Amino acid sequence: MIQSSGDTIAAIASGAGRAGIGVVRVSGSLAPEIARQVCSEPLQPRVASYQAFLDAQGGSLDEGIALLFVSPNSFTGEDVLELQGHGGPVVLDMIMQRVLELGARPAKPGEFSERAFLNDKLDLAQAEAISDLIDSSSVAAAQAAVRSMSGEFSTQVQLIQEELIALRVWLEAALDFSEEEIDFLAEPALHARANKLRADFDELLAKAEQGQRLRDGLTIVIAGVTNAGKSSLLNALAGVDSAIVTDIEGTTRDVLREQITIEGVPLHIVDTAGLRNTDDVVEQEGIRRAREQMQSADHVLVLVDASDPVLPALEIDSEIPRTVIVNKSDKVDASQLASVAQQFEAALQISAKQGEGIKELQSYLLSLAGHDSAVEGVFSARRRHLDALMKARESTSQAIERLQNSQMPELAAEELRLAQQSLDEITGRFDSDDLLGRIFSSFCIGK
Ligand SMILES: Nc1nc2c(ncn2[C@@H]2O[C@H](COP(=O)(O)OP(=O)(O)O)[C@@H](O)[C@H]2O)c(=O)[nH]1
Ligand SMILES: [Mg+2]
Repeated sequence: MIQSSGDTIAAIASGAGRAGIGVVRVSGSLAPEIARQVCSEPLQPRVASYQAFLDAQGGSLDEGIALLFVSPNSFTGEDVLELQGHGGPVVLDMIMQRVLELGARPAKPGEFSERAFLNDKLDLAQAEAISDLIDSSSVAAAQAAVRSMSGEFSTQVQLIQEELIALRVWLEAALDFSEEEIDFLAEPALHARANKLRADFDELLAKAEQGQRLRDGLTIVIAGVTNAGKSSLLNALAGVDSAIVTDIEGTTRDVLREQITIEGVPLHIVDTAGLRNTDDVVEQEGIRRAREQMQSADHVLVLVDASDPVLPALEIDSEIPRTVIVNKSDKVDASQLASVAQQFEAALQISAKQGEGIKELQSYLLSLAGHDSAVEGVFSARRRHLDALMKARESTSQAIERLQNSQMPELAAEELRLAQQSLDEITGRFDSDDLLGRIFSSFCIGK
Protein backbone atom coordinates (compact mmCIF):
# COMPACT_ATOMS: atom_id res chain seq x y z
CA MET A 1 0.00 0.00 0.00
CA ILE A 2 1.37 3.38 -0.97
CA GLN A 3 1.44 5.73 1.97
CA SER A 4 1.59 9.07 0.29
CA SER A 5 2.71 11.52 2.92
CA GLY A 6 0.54 14.20 1.35
CA ASP A 7 3.01 16.80 0.28
CA THR A 8 4.89 16.81 -2.98
CA ILE A 9 8.66 17.15 -2.94
CA ALA A 10 11.06 18.42 -5.57
CA ALA A 11 14.80 18.67 -6.00
CA ILE A 12 17.48 19.24 -8.58
CA ALA A 13 18.56 15.60 -8.74
CA SER A 14 21.68 16.08 -10.84
CA GLY A 15 25.02 17.37 -9.60
CA ALA A 16 25.85 21.00 -9.02
CA GLY A 17 27.67 22.97 -11.70
CA ARG A 18 27.49 22.99 -15.48
CA ALA A 19 26.66 19.87 -17.44
CA GLY A 20 24.99 18.75 -20.64
CA ILE A 21 21.74 17.93 -18.93
CA GLY A 22 20.28 18.39 -15.48
CA VAL A 23 17.28 16.80 -13.84
CA VAL A 24 14.54 18.20 -11.64
CA ARG A 25 12.71 15.39 -9.91
CA VAL A 26 9.25 15.73 -8.35
CA SER A 27 7.47 13.13 -6.23
CA GLY A 28 3.98 13.19 -4.76
CA SER A 29 0.35 13.56 -5.63
CA LEU A 30 0.81 16.96 -7.30
CA ALA A 31 3.30 15.60 -9.84
CA PRO A 32 0.73 14.99 -12.65
CA GLU A 33 -0.78 18.45 -12.19
CA ILE A 34 2.66 20.06 -12.17
CA ALA A 35 3.40 18.17 -15.41
CA ARG A 36 0.21 19.59 -16.98
CA GLN A 37 1.22 23.14 -16.01
CA VAL A 38 4.91 22.98 -16.87
CA CYS A 39 4.98 20.83 -19.98
CA SER A 40 3.86 22.17 -23.33
CA GLU A 41 2.37 18.81 -24.36
CA PRO A 42 0.38 16.20 -22.41
CA LEU A 43 2.51 13.38 -20.96
CA GLN A 44 1.91 9.67 -21.27
CA PRO A 45 3.14 7.62 -18.33
CA ARG A 46 6.64 6.19 -18.81
CA VAL A 47 7.00 7.68 -22.28
CA ALA A 48 9.82 10.16 -22.76
CA SER A 49 8.73 13.21 -24.75
CA TYR A 50 10.47 16.34 -25.85
CA GLN A 51 8.80 19.41 -24.36
CA ALA A 52 9.09 23.06 -23.71
CA PHE A 53 9.07 23.72 -19.95
CA LEU A 54 6.77 26.70 -19.39
CA ASP A 55 6.67 29.52 -16.89
CA ALA A 56 3.43 30.94 -15.43
CA GLN A 57 2.88 33.16 -18.50
CA GLY A 58 3.39 30.30 -20.93
CA GLY A 59 6.89 31.47 -21.88
CA SER A 60 9.58 28.85 -22.33
CA LEU A 61 12.05 28.31 -19.47
CA ASP A 62 13.92 25.53 -21.24
CA GLU A 63 13.36 22.58 -23.51
CA GLY A 64 14.03 18.99 -22.67
CA ILE A 65 12.69 15.53 -21.94
CA ALA A 66 9.81 15.01 -19.54
CA LEU A 67 8.90 11.69 -17.96
CA LEU A 68 5.94 10.84 -15.77
CA PHE A 69 5.85 7.69 -13.63
CA VAL A 70 2.46 6.90 -12.17
CA SER A 71 2.12 5.43 -8.67
CA PRO A 72 3.00 2.74 -7.67
CA ASN A 73 5.39 2.17 -10.57
CA SER A 74 8.07 4.67 -9.69
CA PHE A 75 11.20 4.90 -7.58
CA THR A 76 9.34 6.36 -4.61
CA GLY A 77 6.12 4.50 -5.26
CA GLU A 78 4.35 7.86 -5.65
CA ASP A 79 3.63 9.79 -8.84
CA VAL A 80 7.00 11.01 -10.06
CA LEU A 81 7.84 13.65 -12.66
CA GLU A 82 11.31 14.04 -14.12
CA LEU A 83 12.18 17.13 -16.10
CA GLN A 84 15.48 16.74 -17.91
CA GLY A 85 16.60 20.16 -19.04
CA HIS A 86 19.95 21.72 -19.76
CA GLY A 87 22.48 21.37 -16.99
CA GLY A 88 23.12 24.97 -16.01
CA PRO A 89 22.62 26.08 -12.42
CA VAL A 90 20.43 29.07 -13.36
CA VAL A 91 18.16 27.29 -15.79
CA LEU A 92 17.67 24.36 -13.40
CA ASP A 93 16.93 26.78 -10.63
CA MET A 94 14.25 28.45 -12.75
CA ILE A 95 12.59 25.09 -13.46
CA MET A 96 12.83 24.24 -9.77
CA GLN A 97 11.26 27.58 -8.78
CA ARG A 98 8.40 26.96 -11.21
CA VAL A 99 7.77 23.53 -9.69
CA LEU A 100 7.76 25.04 -6.19
CA GLU A 101 5.31 27.75 -7.32
CA LEU A 102 2.99 24.95 -8.37
CA GLY A 103 2.86 23.54 -4.84
CA ALA A 104 5.88 21.29 -4.38
CA ARG A 105 8.32 21.89 -1.54
CA PRO A 106 12.09 21.37 -1.60
CA ALA A 107 12.99 17.79 -0.68
CA LYS A 108 15.18 17.09 2.32
CA PRO A 109 18.35 15.03 1.77
CA GLY A 110 17.47 11.41 1.13
CA GLU A 111 13.75 12.11 1.13
CA PHE A 112 13.08 10.38 -2.19
CA SER A 113 14.78 7.23 -0.90
CA GLU A 114 12.98 7.56 2.41
CA ARG A 115 9.66 7.58 0.60
CA ALA A 116 10.78 4.58 -1.45
CA PHE A 117 11.52 2.77 1.82
CA LEU A 118 8.22 3.79 3.43
CA ASN A 119 6.41 2.55 0.35
CA ASP A 120 8.23 -0.81 0.45
CA LYS A 121 10.08 -0.12 -2.78
CA LEU A 122 13.32 -1.01 -1.06
CA ASP A 123 14.46 -1.95 2.39
CA LEU A 124 16.78 0.08 4.59
CA ALA A 125 19.96 -1.74 3.59
CA GLN A 126 19.13 -1.15 -0.08
CA ALA A 127 18.36 2.51 0.49
CA GLU A 128 21.69 2.92 2.29
CA ALA A 129 23.45 1.17 -0.58
CA ILE A 130 22.17 3.79 -3.02
CA SER A 131 23.87 6.49 -1.03
CA ASP A 132 26.99 4.33 -0.68
CA LEU A 133 27.07 3.79 -4.44
CA ILE A 134 26.95 7.52 -5.05
CA ASP A 135 29.67 8.11 -2.46
CA SER A 136 31.87 5.17 -3.41
CA SER A 137 35.52 6.06 -3.82
CA SER A 138 36.69 3.00 -5.73
CA VAL A 139 35.47 0.52 -8.32
CA ALA A 140 35.43 -2.27 -5.73
CA ALA A 141 33.31 -0.17 -3.36
CA ALA A 142 30.91 0.73 -6.17
CA GLN A 143 30.52 -2.92 -7.17
CA ALA A 144 29.83 -3.87 -3.58
CA ALA A 145 27.24 -1.10 -3.30
CA VAL A 146 25.47 -2.26 -6.45
CA ARG A 147 25.22 -5.76 -4.98
CA SER A 148 23.65 -4.41 -1.81
CA MET A 149 21.39 -2.07 -3.73
CA SER A 150 20.04 -4.88 -5.85
CA GLY A 151 19.18 -6.73 -2.67
CA GLU A 152 21.90 -9.38 -2.44
CA PHE A 153 22.81 -8.40 1.10
CA SER A 154 19.16 -8.20 2.18
CA THR A 155 18.48 -11.60 0.62
CA GLN A 156 21.26 -13.22 2.61
CA VAL A 157 20.04 -11.56 5.79
CA GLN A 158 16.63 -12.88 4.88
CA LEU A 159 17.97 -16.44 4.47
CA ILE A 160 19.43 -16.36 7.97
CA GLN A 161 16.13 -14.93 9.17
CA GLU A 162 14.36 -17.97 7.72
CA GLU A 163 16.71 -20.34 9.52
CA LEU A 164 16.19 -18.45 12.75
CA ILE A 165 12.44 -18.51 12.32
CA ALA A 166 12.51 -22.24 11.63
CA LEU A 167 14.49 -22.77 14.82
CA ARG A 168 12.11 -20.57 16.79
CA VAL A 169 9.05 -22.33 15.42
CA TRP A 170 10.54 -25.66 16.39
CA LEU A 171 11.54 -24.45 19.85
CA GLU A 172 8.19 -22.80 20.58
CA ALA A 173 6.49 -26.06 19.64
CA ALA A 174 8.87 -28.01 21.86
CA LEU A 175 8.04 -25.71 24.74
CA ASP A 176 4.36 -26.28 24.16
CA PHE A 177 4.78 -30.02 24.48
CA SER A 178 6.44 -29.67 27.82
CA GLU A 179 6.00 -33.35 28.78
CA GLU A 180 8.59 -34.27 26.16
CA GLU A 181 10.63 -31.16 26.74
CA ILE A 182 14.21 -32.08 27.50
CA ASP A 183 14.65 -35.02 25.12
CA PHE A 184 13.06 -33.10 22.31
CA LEU A 185 15.52 -30.26 22.81
CA ALA A 186 18.51 -32.56 22.76
CA GLU A 187 17.59 -33.82 19.32
CA PRO A 188 20.56 -34.21 16.91
CA ALA A 189 18.76 -32.10 14.29
CA LEU A 190 19.34 -29.15 16.61
CA HIS A 191 23.10 -29.53 16.27
CA ALA A 192 22.94 -29.60 12.50
CA ARG A 193 20.74 -26.51 12.48
CA ALA A 194 22.90 -24.68 14.96
CA ASN A 195 26.07 -25.39 13.03
CA LYS A 196 24.52 -24.28 9.78
CA LEU A 197 23.33 -21.05 11.36
CA ARG A 198 26.74 -20.34 12.83
CA ALA A 199 28.48 -20.98 9.51
CA ASP A 200 26.02 -18.77 7.65
CA PHE A 201 26.47 -15.95 10.15
CA ASP A 202 30.26 -16.17 9.79
CA GLU A 203 30.12 -16.10 6.02
CA LEU A 204 27.78 -13.14 5.91
CA LEU A 205 29.82 -11.25 8.49
CA ALA A 206 33.03 -11.80 6.53
CA LYS A 207 31.46 -10.31 3.40
CA ALA A 208 29.83 -7.47 5.27
CA GLU A 209 33.02 -6.64 7.19
CA GLN A 210 34.96 -6.39 3.99
CA GLY A 211 32.21 -4.28 2.49
CA GLN A 212 32.27 -1.95 5.45
CA ARG A 213 36.01 -1.49 5.04
CA LEU A 214 35.61 -0.82 1.34
CA ARG A 215 33.19 1.90 2.28
CA ASP A 216 34.84 3.45 5.31
CA GLY A 217 38.43 2.33 5.01
CA LEU A 218 40.92 2.22 7.85
CA THR A 219 42.54 5.08 9.71
CA ILE A 220 46.27 4.49 10.14
CA VAL A 221 48.21 6.93 12.31
CA ILE A 222 51.99 7.26 11.94
CA ALA A 223 53.64 7.94 15.28
CA GLY A 224 57.20 8.14 16.51
CA VAL A 225 59.81 10.46 17.94
CA THR A 226 60.82 13.59 16.01
CA ASN A 227 62.83 12.94 12.86
CA ALA A 228 61.95 9.24 12.70
CA GLY A 229 60.72 9.91 9.15
CA LYS A 230 56.95 10.02 9.73
CA SER A 231 56.28 12.82 7.28
CA SER A 232 58.56 11.14 4.73
CA LEU A 233 56.52 7.97 5.13
CA LEU A 234 53.23 9.81 4.62
CA ASN A 235 54.64 11.28 1.42
CA ALA A 236 55.96 7.92 0.25
CA LEU A 237 52.61 6.24 0.81
CA ALA A 238 50.61 9.06 -0.73
CA GLY A 239 53.00 9.45 -3.64
CA VAL A 240 52.98 13.23 -3.21
CA ASP A 241 55.00 15.69 -1.17
CA SER A 242 52.15 16.53 1.09
CA ALA A 243 54.00 16.95 4.38
CA ILE A 244 57.02 19.16 4.94
CA VAL A 245 60.14 17.08 5.52
CA THR A 246 63.26 18.62 7.10
CA ASP A 247 65.93 17.44 9.44
CA ILE A 248 64.78 20.05 11.95
CA GLU A 249 63.13 18.37 14.93
CA GLY A 250 59.54 19.39 15.50
CA THR A 251 58.81 20.33 11.87
CA THR A 252 55.39 18.70 11.88
CA ARG A 253 53.16 20.35 14.43
CA ASP A 254 49.71 19.78 13.10
CA VAL A 255 47.87 16.67 12.04
CA LEU A 256 48.09 15.92 8.32
CA ARG A 257 45.97 13.40 6.45
CA GLU A 258 46.09 11.79 3.08
CA GLN A 259 43.65 9.31 1.68
CA ILE A 260 45.12 6.57 -0.44
CA THR A 261 43.43 3.62 -2.07
CA ILE A 262 45.09 0.23 -2.20
CA GLU A 263 43.22 -2.44 -4.18
CA GLY A 264 40.05 -0.47 -3.72
CA VAL A 265 40.41 -0.14 0.06
CA PRO A 266 40.53 3.48 1.20
CA LEU A 267 43.21 4.10 3.82
CA HIS A 268 43.32 7.34 5.75
CA ILE A 269 46.97 7.93 6.59
CA VAL A 270 47.58 10.43 9.38
CA ASP A 271 50.95 12.08 10.01
CA THR A 272 51.50 13.53 13.46
CA ALA A 273 53.92 15.65 15.43
CA GLY A 274 56.90 13.76 16.84
CA LEU A 275 56.50 12.60 20.41
CA ARG A 276 59.02 14.27 22.70
CA ASN A 277 59.15 16.50 25.74
CA THR A 278 59.11 20.09 24.67
CA ASP A 279 58.54 23.57 26.11
CA ASP A 280 57.17 24.87 22.83
CA VAL A 281 53.43 25.36 23.39
CA VAL A 282 52.58 24.95 19.71
CA GLU A 283 54.46 21.68 19.59
CA GLN A 284 52.86 20.54 22.84
CA GLU A 285 49.45 21.11 21.28
CA GLY A 286 50.63 19.15 18.22
CA ILE A 287 51.63 16.26 20.47
CA ARG A 288 48.30 16.39 22.27
CA ARG A 289 46.57 16.18 18.88
CA ALA A 290 48.84 13.32 17.84
CA ARG A 291 47.70 11.31 20.87
CA GLU A 292 44.09 12.19 20.16
CA GLN A 293 44.50 10.83 16.62
CA MET A 294 46.18 7.66 17.85
CA GLN A 295 43.41 7.15 20.36
CA SER A 296 40.80 6.96 17.59
CA ALA A 297 42.97 5.11 15.06
CA ASP A 298 42.27 1.66 13.67
CA HIS A 299 45.99 1.05 13.78
CA VAL A 300 49.12 2.93 14.82
CA LEU A 301 52.39 2.55 12.94
CA VAL A 302 55.23 3.31 15.34
CA LEU A 303 58.19 4.43 13.29
CA VAL A 304 61.69 3.89 14.67
CA ASP A 305 64.83 5.39 13.10
CA ALA A 306 67.32 2.54 12.56
CA SER A 307 70.26 4.90 12.99
CA ASP A 308 68.97 6.37 16.25
CA PRO A 309 66.50 3.83 17.59
CA VAL A 310 64.10 5.21 20.21
CA LEU A 311 60.68 3.83 21.01
CA PRO A 312 58.37 6.67 22.09
CA ALA A 313 55.90 6.42 24.94
CA LEU A 314 52.59 6.44 23.10
CA GLU A 315 50.41 6.93 26.20
CA ILE A 316 47.27 5.59 24.55
CA ASP A 317 44.87 2.75 25.41
CA SER A 318 46.57 -0.60 25.28
CA GLU A 319 43.76 -2.04 23.08
CA ILE A 320 44.68 0.16 20.14
CA PRO A 321 46.58 -2.08 17.76
CA ARG A 322 50.06 -0.96 16.78
CA THR A 323 53.01 -2.16 14.76
CA VAL A 324 56.64 -1.08 14.97
CA ILE A 325 58.25 -0.29 11.63
CA VAL A 326 61.98 0.38 11.35
CA ASN A 327 62.78 3.29 9.02
CA LYS A 328 65.98 4.58 7.39
CA SER A 329 67.10 1.07 6.49
CA ASP A 330 69.46 2.72 4.00
CA LYS A 331 71.39 4.44 6.77
CA VAL A 332 72.68 1.40 8.63
CA ASP A 333 74.30 -1.89 7.74
CA ALA A 334 72.41 -5.15 7.59
CA SER A 335 73.45 -6.41 11.00
CA GLN A 336 72.45 -3.21 12.81
CA LEU A 337 69.17 -3.20 10.92
CA ALA A 338 68.49 -6.78 11.98
CA SER A 339 69.34 -6.10 15.59
CA VAL A 340 67.13 -2.97 15.79
CA ALA A 341 64.28 -4.88 14.13
CA GLN A 342 64.67 -7.68 16.63
CA GLN A 343 64.98 -5.38 19.62
CA PHE A 344 61.69 -3.61 18.82
CA GLU A 345 59.92 -6.64 17.36
CA ALA A 346 59.40 -4.73 14.15
CA ALA A 347 57.13 -6.10 11.47
CA LEU A 348 58.94 -4.43 8.59
CA GLN A 349 62.03 -2.46 7.67
CA ILE A 350 61.69 0.37 5.22
CA SER A 351 63.40 3.40 3.81
CA ALA A 352 60.79 6.10 3.40
CA LYS A 353 63.35 8.24 1.62
CA GLN A 354 64.46 5.64 -0.92
CA GLY A 355 61.04 4.03 -1.24
CA GLU A 356 62.33 0.66 -0.10
CA GLY A 357 59.85 -1.69 1.55
CA ILE A 358 56.89 0.58 0.73
CA LYS A 359 55.21 -2.10 -1.41
CA GLU A 360 55.55 -4.57 1.47
CA LEU A 361 54.14 -1.98 3.83
CA GLN A 362 51.16 -1.46 1.54
CA SER A 363 50.45 -5.19 1.52
CA TYR A 364 50.79 -5.18 5.27
CA LEU A 365 48.25 -2.34 5.55
CA LEU A 366 45.88 -4.24 3.28
CA SER A 367 46.17 -7.28 5.49
CA LEU A 368 45.34 -5.07 8.49
CA ALA A 369 42.19 -4.08 6.64
CA GLY A 370 41.39 -7.79 6.54
CA HIS A 371 41.31 -7.47 2.79
CA ASP A 372 41.01 -10.83 1.15
CA SER A 373 40.58 -10.71 -2.59
CA ALA A 374 39.43 -14.34 -2.40
CA VAL A 375 36.17 -13.33 -0.70
CA GLU A 376 33.71 -12.96 -3.54
CA GLY A 377 30.43 -11.16 -3.72
CA VAL A 378 31.31 -8.55 -1.10
CA PHE A 379 28.40 -6.28 -0.17
CA SER A 380 28.61 -2.70 0.84
CA ALA A 381 27.77 -2.58 4.50
CA ARG A 382 27.82 -0.05 7.26
CA ARG A 383 29.00 -0.17 10.83
CA ARG A 384 25.39 -0.46 12.02
CA HIS A 385 24.86 -3.53 9.84
CA LEU A 386 27.93 -5.19 11.32
CA ASP A 387 26.82 -4.31 14.84
CA ALA A 388 23.39 -5.77 14.18
CA LEU A 389 24.84 -8.93 12.61
CA MET A 390 27.24 -9.42 15.51
CA LYS A 391 24.48 -8.88 18.04
CA ALA A 392 22.29 -11.39 16.24
CA ARG A 393 25.11 -13.91 16.06
CA GLU A 394 25.85 -13.49 19.75
CA SER A 395 22.22 -13.96 20.78
CA THR A 396 21.95 -17.00 18.52
CA SER A 397 25.11 -18.57 19.97
CA GLN A 398 23.82 -18.08 23.48
CA ALA A 399 20.49 -19.62 22.58
CA ILE A 400 22.17 -22.60 20.97
CA GLU A 401 24.44 -23.10 23.94
CA ARG A 402 21.50 -23.11 26.31
CA LEU A 403 19.65 -25.61 24.17
CA GLN A 404 22.64 -27.88 23.86
CA ASN A 405 23.14 -27.85 27.61
CA SER A 406 19.40 -28.29 28.10
CA GLN A 407 19.23 -25.13 30.19
CA MET A 408 16.13 -23.01 30.36
CA PRO A 409 14.73 -23.30 26.86
CA GLU A 410 12.43 -20.33 27.57
CA LEU A 411 15.48 -18.10 27.78
CA ALA A 412 16.84 -19.59 24.58
CA ALA A 413 13.56 -18.74 22.89
CA GLU A 414 13.91 -15.17 24.07
CA GLU A 415 17.51 -14.95 22.78
CA LEU A 416 16.39 -16.16 19.39
CA ARG A 417 13.66 -13.55 19.35
CA LEU A 418 16.28 -10.88 20.09
CA ALA A 419 18.51 -12.25 17.35
CA GLN A 420 15.71 -11.93 14.86
CA GLN A 421 14.99 -8.41 15.99
CA SER A 422 18.63 -7.45 15.45
CA LEU A 423 18.50 -8.77 11.91
CA ASP A 424 15.29 -6.82 11.34
CA GLU A 425 17.20 -3.67 12.17
CA ILE A 426 19.30 -4.20 9.06
CA THR A 427 16.43 -4.24 6.62
CA GLY A 428 14.20 -1.99 8.73
CA ARG A 429 11.50 -4.61 8.99
CA PHE A 430 9.77 -5.01 12.34
CA ASP A 431 7.12 -7.55 11.75
CA SER A 432 6.30 -9.62 14.79
CA ASP A 433 3.03 -10.88 13.31
CA ASP A 434 5.15 -12.56 10.71
CA LEU A 435 6.47 -15.09 13.18
CA LEU A 436 3.03 -15.78 14.59
CA GLY A 437 1.74 -16.35 11.08
CA ARG A 438 4.54 -18.78 10.37
CA ILE A 439 4.01 -20.63 13.62
CA PHE A 440 0.31 -20.99 12.99
CA SER A 441 0.61 -22.02 9.40
CA SER A 442 3.27 -24.66 9.91
CA PHE A 443 1.83 -26.16 13.11
CA CYS A 444 -1.87 -26.76 13.17
CA ILE A 445 -1.64 -27.60 16.82
CA GLY A 446 -5.30 -26.88 17.36
CA LYS A 447 -5.26 -25.41 20.82
N1 LIG B 1 68.47 8.28 5.03
C1 LIG B 1 67.18 8.42 5.27
N2 LIG B 1 66.71 9.59 5.73
C2 LIG B 1 65.40 9.69 5.98
C3 LIG B 1 64.50 8.60 5.76
N3 LIG B 1 63.26 9.01 6.10
C4 LIG B 1 63.37 10.29 6.50
N4 LIG B 1 64.65 10.70 6.43
C5 LIG B 1 65.19 12.02 6.78
O1 LIG B 1 64.97 12.25 8.16
C6 LIG B 1 64.67 13.62 8.40
C7 LIG B 1 63.34 13.72 9.14
O2 LIG B 1 62.32 13.26 8.28
P1 LIG B 1 60.80 13.62 8.52
O3 LIG B 1 60.02 12.83 7.54
O4 LIG B 1 60.62 15.09 8.54
O5 LIG B 1 60.62 13.03 9.99
P2 LIG B 1 59.45 13.27 11.03
O6 LIG B 1 59.92 14.31 11.97
O7 LIG B 1 59.27 11.96 11.73
O8 LIG B 1 58.23 13.68 10.28
C8 LIG B 1 64.66 14.28 7.04
O9 LIG B 1 65.92 14.89 6.82
C9 LIG B 1 64.45 13.14 6.08
O10 LIG B 1 64.98 13.38 4.81
C10 LIG B 1 65.03 7.36 5.25
O11 LIG B 1 64.36 6.38 5.02
N5 LIG B 1 66.39 7.34 5.04
MG1 LIG C 1 57.10 15.31 10.42
